[in-house]
Amino acid sequence: MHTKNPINSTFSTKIHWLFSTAVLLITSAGLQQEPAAAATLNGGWNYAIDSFNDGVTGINVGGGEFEFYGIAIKETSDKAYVAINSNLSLAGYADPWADRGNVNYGDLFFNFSGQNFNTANTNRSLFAIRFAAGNDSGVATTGVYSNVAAKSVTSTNLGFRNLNLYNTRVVAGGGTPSMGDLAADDPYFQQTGDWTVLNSIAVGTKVGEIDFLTPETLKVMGLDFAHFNATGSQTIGFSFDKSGMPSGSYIANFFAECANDGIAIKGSFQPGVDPNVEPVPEPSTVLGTLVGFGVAGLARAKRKNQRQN
Ligand SMILES: [Ca+2]
Ligand SMILES: [Ca+2]
Ligand SMILES: [Ca+2]
Repeated sequence: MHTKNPINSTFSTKIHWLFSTAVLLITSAGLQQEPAAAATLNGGWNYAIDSFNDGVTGINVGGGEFEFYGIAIKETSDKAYVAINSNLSLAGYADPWADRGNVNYGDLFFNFSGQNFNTANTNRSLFAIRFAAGNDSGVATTGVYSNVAAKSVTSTNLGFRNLNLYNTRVVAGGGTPSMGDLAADDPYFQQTGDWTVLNSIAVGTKVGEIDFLTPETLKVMGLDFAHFNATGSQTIGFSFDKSGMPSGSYIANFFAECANDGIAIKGSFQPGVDPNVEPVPEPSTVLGTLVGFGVAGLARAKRKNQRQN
């Protein structure tokens, strides 16, 4: 017959409590870390790294003129900074058959609504930035726009009719389609239909300007696409005042005007808070405290157990 030793039982209860408390605290520390862990952070920038072989250039898939490698976004208390690494220059890919004589970047959309792209578009809750002065945007100048309605310009830029056709083309060419922080076929974007890749501003209300940043300035700011092996020939960067946009979580994205590549990034803006000035405690510090607590508690329980024996 098994009889329980009450002293050992108390000891094991204490040990159990100690470890379950430690596990609970470690787990909750882990959960608190989760938003940061979900984003790809490096040097104060939030990165979305795209597939390196899902750019379509003519009959070729991967690594050509339309290959997008990544986008990164950084914020301070009042400014947001955007950097793009890609093979497509800001002048676009010259093509006499394309609208305005080039296939350029579409516009960069920001969606804070929590709704999918088409719903946010229907509700006119999208924000967008025109950063390519030579593209086919429906607004007159580069800058930040609110109350945006999006349009597709793929049909006038020798582009794809829909994302499903683009994804199929990439796979057939041996590439791996991706939308950066979203899967290539994520229902956030309409996948099928005729000319459904909404990649350009149709109309919007201008709320601010953008200021371009040189690759050298971006480097000083800690931008390092090479850390993620993103080695596109072009690094484009600009800043804008956050006052033109809401705070909170967003999905931002842009496509080429032909939808030959595209990328989305998940992030958030905080109003009036500079995350670089108020760093969160290092997880190693939290863990170190917990380990110290666990060892001290264990030693106390052992001493008590020895006394009781
Ligand atoms: Ca790509
Ligand atoms: Ca064009
Ligand atoms: Ca892509």
